Amino acid sequence: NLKRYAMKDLACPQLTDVPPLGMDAASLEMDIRHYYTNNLGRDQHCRLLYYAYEALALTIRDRLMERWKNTRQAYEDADARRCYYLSLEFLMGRTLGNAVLNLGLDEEIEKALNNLCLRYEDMVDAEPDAGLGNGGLGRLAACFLDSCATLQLPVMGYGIRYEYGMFRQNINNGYQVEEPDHWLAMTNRWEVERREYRQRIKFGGHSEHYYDDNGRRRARWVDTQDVQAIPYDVPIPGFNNGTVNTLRLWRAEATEEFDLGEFNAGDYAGSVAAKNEAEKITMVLYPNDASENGKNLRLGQQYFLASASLQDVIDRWTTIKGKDFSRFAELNCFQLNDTHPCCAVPELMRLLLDVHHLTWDEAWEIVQATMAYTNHTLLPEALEKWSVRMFQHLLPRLLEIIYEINARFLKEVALRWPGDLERQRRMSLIEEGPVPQVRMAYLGIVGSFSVNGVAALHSRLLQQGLFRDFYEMWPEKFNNKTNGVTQRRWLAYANPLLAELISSRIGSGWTTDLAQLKQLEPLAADRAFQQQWQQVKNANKELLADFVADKCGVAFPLDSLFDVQVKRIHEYKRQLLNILHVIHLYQRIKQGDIADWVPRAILIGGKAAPGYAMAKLIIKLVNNVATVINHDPQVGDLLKLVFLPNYNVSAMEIICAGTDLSEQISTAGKEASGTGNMKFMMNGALTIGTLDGANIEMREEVGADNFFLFGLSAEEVEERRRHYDPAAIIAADKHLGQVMQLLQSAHFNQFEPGIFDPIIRAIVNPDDLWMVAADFDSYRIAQEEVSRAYRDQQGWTRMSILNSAASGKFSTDRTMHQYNEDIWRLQAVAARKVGEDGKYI
Ligand code: T68
Repeated sequence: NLKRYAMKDLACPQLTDVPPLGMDAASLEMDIRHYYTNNLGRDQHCRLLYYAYEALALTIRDRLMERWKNTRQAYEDADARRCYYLSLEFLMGRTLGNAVLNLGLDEEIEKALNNLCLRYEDMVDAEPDAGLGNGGLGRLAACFLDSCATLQLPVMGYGIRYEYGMFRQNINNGYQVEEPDHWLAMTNRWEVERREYRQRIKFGGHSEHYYDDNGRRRARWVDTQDVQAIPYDVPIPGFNNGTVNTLRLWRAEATEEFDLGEFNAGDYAGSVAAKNEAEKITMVLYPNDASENGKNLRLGQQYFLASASLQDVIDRWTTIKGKDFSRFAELNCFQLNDTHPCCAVPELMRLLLDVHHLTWDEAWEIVQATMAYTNHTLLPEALEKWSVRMFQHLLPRLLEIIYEINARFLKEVALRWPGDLERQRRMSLIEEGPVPQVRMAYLGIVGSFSVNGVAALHSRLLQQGLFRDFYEMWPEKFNNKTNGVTQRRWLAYANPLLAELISSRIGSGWTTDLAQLKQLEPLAADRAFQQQWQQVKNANKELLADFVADKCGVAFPLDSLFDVQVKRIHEYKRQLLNILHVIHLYQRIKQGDIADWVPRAILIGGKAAPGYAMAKLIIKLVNNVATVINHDPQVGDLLKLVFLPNYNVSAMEIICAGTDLSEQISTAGKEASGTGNMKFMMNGALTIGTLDGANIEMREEVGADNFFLFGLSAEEVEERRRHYDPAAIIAADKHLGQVMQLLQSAHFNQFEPGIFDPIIRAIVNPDDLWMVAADFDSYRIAQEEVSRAYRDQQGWTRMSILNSAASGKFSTDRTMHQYNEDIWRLQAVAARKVGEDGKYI
């Protein structure tokens, strides 16, 4: 019981009065030695490089810690309005290199490590990725935090500390094999456990209505099985500004009752088993990037995050402000990262009603003024729904509140559109039918003051399609916030050679103001600059080729065009279209059609959801085609294809710098935004892509001449759907016909008859939602255009520079600025400067 250790006086300033730490190589070196020897207890015989990394991590962490304390103090002093970013996923990747960059310690660390005969790259490589996300949505959250800290916005992330992150992907005989990712096997030095802020989360039981002493009718949630939420804080450093924000991740732990065996007296084993049940909640990240409906545990995770985070915010509020909630909405807001944390809407109602005894109207006003919801998908099947039965069983009090929200909401609808029962049925938070369901997206919309999409097209399509009824009712709620990525990680850190070259010409202001890359535009035609740009690209291609050789055992010829598609494997992203084109190139080589040939090295990488059979089969196809191509002496260096196993954040840090061509080829109207596309663009890759997601805005920025466009538009896709005849397309297209024939002939699966039949059937199916056949010819022609452009190396380099120069819009600094202007309305709070030298400590 932690109460036993409680301090008498809450404040003990002496304990936190420490002098600033040295930022020079000598101090750093001394600390590394100290941690290695005195703290970690290692000696010269230790053979694990990991412990040297740990000593370095502890050294860096100390420097973060003092800035962290100051930042918290500055926010508290300013009594500033705050925002909380609620997300089931934060795909942070590695921390060390980013922390070193943001603290401005690169050079001093290099020096210190040199003296210790350690290599910085080895230290960086020793750290496991924090893979607490599936893909774009999780990585976006991580980039947002980086930008908020850099903009000095009082934004805090709330998420889950999964014991196992995104699975490790192995390839066995061409098939994906999943392995658990026990990323916490070694001590994670970047987190601070803070048991003093633990919370209690209710599950199960039932709700009970009663009258309080004043005769008011109230509800309480009783006979629950409670779980504790233990926070782990992760520091989020801003770029050279003294700010360190917080990402608070929750871990589930059995309550003390479990430990005492109160419920299971005499049954020790049973009691320990029950403990496991509670701790399961944060055991593993669901590896499904589209939807995972119907899983009890997943809803449990969502509620666990929402409840722990809201209670934490409210505790901080009542500690400082007392019981008066009248200014709560003025000083707090919550951004909901997709529907996953949308339990926050009814949960905040519950806390305000049942625990803090506000009236319904007071509570609802606060909810509607503090919640904002971001949508990340246009796929209707990805919109989350939870069966009413499951809700009833797991979160009975929440369901009751949802019903009440719905009743009041439908009354509003009825008032606005009298007699339109069909509309009420469509808009209801509860989908009726044999299995009634709670529609989480609608809960998000009804409970929020802001609803945004993540690219211009996506936001428009939401208003016209999925959320049309709601847009008609509340047009003012809807807005767009085009995604971005942080240039600190994705250019400054991932591509130091290019960063250096850019800074040598236009200064380093772009690290916090990416629009400054525009200044590169006039240099695009400068012969000397082009040569330097090309040298950097070649050096990065060499690094990428080494990586590929190491992971796949295939040599990428350096003079070939490096053509890359890395992202989750999904039919709508159309890795299949890419493979069909590769097969087409292979056939051209076999037919001797190789005049003016531009050698290509194609890399495809990404994970398939473990239950997504078609996606897994696509991986197998890539591997089989790769085996045939890479072993054919007639093909030689003209064409290479690899499937890169276990694509993750750290892999992308190597890949994006060495890529010539970025594949963004989703069926138009399906990819909400895409963010990989932006990382590639920043690093000077050219894009081949459809008019989908943020591609449209990228093309607008760089100009149509510097973008390889193909395919149907979103409107044309919808139009075509009604009379789609892939068999006729294949019959009329000589090239696609040959590709399909080769596939059908089992050329790539000679000893595995029939395994690719589902893929063939999908392509020729008139119901193929992804319209692979429809876009093939246009894709093939655009790819010829790419090859032609690449033959002119000078012209290609010019376009490469122009792409980088035009990528300014796609910084999350811009995105966060817009969220703040339109939704959050926070004031930036500067961290304290100390020392005569004016340095931030
Ligand atoms: C992605 N969504 C979008 N979802 O697909 C992408 N989903 O276009 C966009 O750029 C990105 O979000 C950022 O806005 C996802 O990544 C998921 O990962 C996911 C996870 C669980 C459940 C549903």
